[in-house]
Amino acid sequence: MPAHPTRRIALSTLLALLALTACGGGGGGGTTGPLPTFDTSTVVAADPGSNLSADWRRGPFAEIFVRGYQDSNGDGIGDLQGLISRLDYLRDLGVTGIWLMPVTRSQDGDHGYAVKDYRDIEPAYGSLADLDALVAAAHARGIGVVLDYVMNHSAAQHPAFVNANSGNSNAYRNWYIFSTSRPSGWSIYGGDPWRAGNEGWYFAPFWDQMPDFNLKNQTVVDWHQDNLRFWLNRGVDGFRFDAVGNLVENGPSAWENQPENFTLMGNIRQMVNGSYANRFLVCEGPSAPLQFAPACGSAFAFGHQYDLVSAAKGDTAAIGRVASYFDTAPSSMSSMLSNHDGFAGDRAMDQFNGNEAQYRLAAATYLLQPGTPFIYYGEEIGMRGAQSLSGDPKLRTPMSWTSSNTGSGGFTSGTPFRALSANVASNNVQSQLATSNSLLSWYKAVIAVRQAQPALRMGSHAGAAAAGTTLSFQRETTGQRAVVMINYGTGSALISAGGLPANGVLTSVFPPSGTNANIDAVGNVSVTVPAQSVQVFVVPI
Ligand SMILES: [Ca+2]
Ligand SMILES: [Ca+2]
Repeated sequence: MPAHPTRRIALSTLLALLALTACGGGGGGGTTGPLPTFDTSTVVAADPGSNLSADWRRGPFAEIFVRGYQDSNGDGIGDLQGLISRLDYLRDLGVTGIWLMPVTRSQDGDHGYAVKDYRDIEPAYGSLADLDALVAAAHARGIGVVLDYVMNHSAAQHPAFVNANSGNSNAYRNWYIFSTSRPSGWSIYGGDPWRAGNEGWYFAPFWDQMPDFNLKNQTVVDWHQDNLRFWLNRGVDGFRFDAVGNLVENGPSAWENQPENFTLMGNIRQMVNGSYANRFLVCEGPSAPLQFAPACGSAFAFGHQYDLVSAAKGDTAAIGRVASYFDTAPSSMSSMLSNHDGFAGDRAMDQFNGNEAQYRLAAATYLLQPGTPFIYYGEEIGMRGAQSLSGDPKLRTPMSWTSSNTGSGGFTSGTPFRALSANVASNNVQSQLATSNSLLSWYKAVIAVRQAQPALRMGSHAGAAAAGTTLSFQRETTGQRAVVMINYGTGSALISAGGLPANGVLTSVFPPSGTNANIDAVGNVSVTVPAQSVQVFVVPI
């Protein structure tokens, strides 16, 4: 059971509050002078079309923290032009999509989840023109661009909330959740979600600077859909929806995964699919991932990532859960090893404490299973968190492009906004590109076999079996069956698979040195798989 999303903002909160103190202002207090305005204009769907392949949504994706990926102008902060300059790297890695953590104008000045303007780009990252350029450059490489969208809450500095919090009679009051008296009996993630505002209390479970929208107000829902169309009309390929378990609250004991949340997401999915071609939507609903997948189209497979790591360490119970996961989970799940949130786990290399053999097995497992795999930026080179940091900032360090000799890991010509990864000297793109059999080359090879074999890219899931510290599973699509055998143990093991074409030949497609295997007269095959290794075969059907 993952810990709670509130941990995502714990340290960011402190940083943002410090920034606010420095600015001499806060969002919870009163305002003087004219109230701010913002864009509430209706946006009509106008699909520019998609030139991406029909199955780009199957990934893999890279999750990118733009602030931490590549700085282009020496201010120490990653930006959209920097990301554009790294698209060839991402194409060579083999990804077909990138998810950008929020790039909209934010109050927090860090993670971006405190959105100040839903229709503009964070100035530190660039402009709308830069976003358009990124989308065009990504599309030219067969890569789709998915933006983070935060529907549950805005920044307290968002003009809508500044208006709403100005007093009881403001026209935007009902865009947020206010109570004239302090409600009692509430506890969300261990805290009281009600905060003191002007002429009442407002609901903000994640942070007092991130007030929840009132998503029972249809005007607010319609405006969010207009915001989504604003980006879709620019050619953006979809969204990752933040905190969908928290959209609507019905009371102190009914504040999570409420029925309205699924309806809201289903309506958005219908709008997007009804008006735009070839888009991708994925939801973050950590406590109900399987339930959100059908409503959203895809949902992150929270929980599965822990089993992937434990399985790679040889935990037989976890191997069993990895084997059976897709027996019930839909193939539309989006899988991962880790992400930007501490509640999902440390950076993978920290979870494996440097054990790269185990790391490779975990990566291969989820890259070969069904689902849409997401690779957290730098995971493919084994980036650790920053030694000097803790919490979420530890996970969100600048990308390690080169060794630390220049002091910036190749991320910036200036001073990086945050400490570098602890292992930038050893695990960086430059050194791994120069080394055969690097972790990066392993990722590329596994992704390449996934993309080359239709059964691995889009096939169904069948015949999954765990035995001791081994796992085998099969994927099938029209005309092809793939067989994946993984030995997590430290000694060689005989792995069996059945239900195959009698007397057929399994053609080895991974590793490059692998040998073919003969299927017996009743459709069974047994292969001796070396310690801590992966073998992949295909057979025509
Ligand atoms: Ca910059
Ligand atoms: Ca909410």
